[in-house]
Amino acid sequence: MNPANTACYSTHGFQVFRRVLSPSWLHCTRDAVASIIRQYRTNAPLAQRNGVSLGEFSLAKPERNPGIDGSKLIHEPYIIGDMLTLDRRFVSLLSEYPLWSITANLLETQAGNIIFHYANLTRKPAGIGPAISWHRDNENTYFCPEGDDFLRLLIPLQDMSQENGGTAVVPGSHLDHSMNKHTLDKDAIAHPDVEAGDVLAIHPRLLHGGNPNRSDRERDVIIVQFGIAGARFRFQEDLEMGALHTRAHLHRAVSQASRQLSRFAVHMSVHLAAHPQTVGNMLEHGCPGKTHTSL
Ligand SMILES: O=C(O)CCC(=O)C(=O)O
Repeated sequence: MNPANTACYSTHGFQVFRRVLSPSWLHCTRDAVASIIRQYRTNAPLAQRNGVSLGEFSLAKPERNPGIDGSKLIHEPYIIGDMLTLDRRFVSLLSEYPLWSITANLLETQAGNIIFHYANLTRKPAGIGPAISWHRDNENTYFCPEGDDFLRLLIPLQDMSQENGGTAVVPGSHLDHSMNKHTLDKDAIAHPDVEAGDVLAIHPRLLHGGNPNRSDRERDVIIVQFGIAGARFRFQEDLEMGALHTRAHLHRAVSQASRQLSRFAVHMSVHLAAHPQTVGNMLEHGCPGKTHTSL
């Protein structure tokens, strides 16, 4: 029996919650994920703007994806963010009450005090998925509250284990900040077995990472960061669709934001028809992008 499978959040800094999500939730989420992967592969601008290419990543950090030729994988997504903008089905999918109640229990508050920070898809495709380096989420410099009042839920869409690059953790490292990610003892590392439908909760101070996926099994994980309403932020990049909203307000916030986005699109097409030189400026200077990742 793998002891990581029965770890407890407060003592070990992570916990697997079993059979939280139904087969129909998984079915619908896999469909929505296939749609955003397709958007990325076909160069849809919003998917590109919020994504990281597996090929570019592998070329920039070959040590993280040894033996893989990044130049052949430029159109393959590694990470895709701002999922609620790319496919509205994620609004309902991520509103699934157990995700918010697990978070509320672990952060010792009411579900109504929990807010969504952001979500992304992190992929380790079969045979070519990269390693994720050791890190603590409370050290990120893009979306991080001042205190520990937040966490990440990792939701695999296929069973994940050590074999297919499943998330690796150092149990108890959330309580021992002196543990050094560069000198980790192999025996200190654990790999929980997380099945599709289970949810892995990660404490913001827990050291975690993961091996490349060289198996013949896919490994797609949805990562959602939640926090407590009212917390002050050390770092806060551009807010993605739905950010900082409670579950009760997520649908309304996303409908309002999409109405604004369509008004903006109409305004821009009228403006660009009258001032075509703006297109040149946009192409030259680019639009601000974000990737929400230190992975
Ligand atoms: O995808 C994984 O296995 C880990 C993702 C992760 O480390 C993170 O989001 O902080």
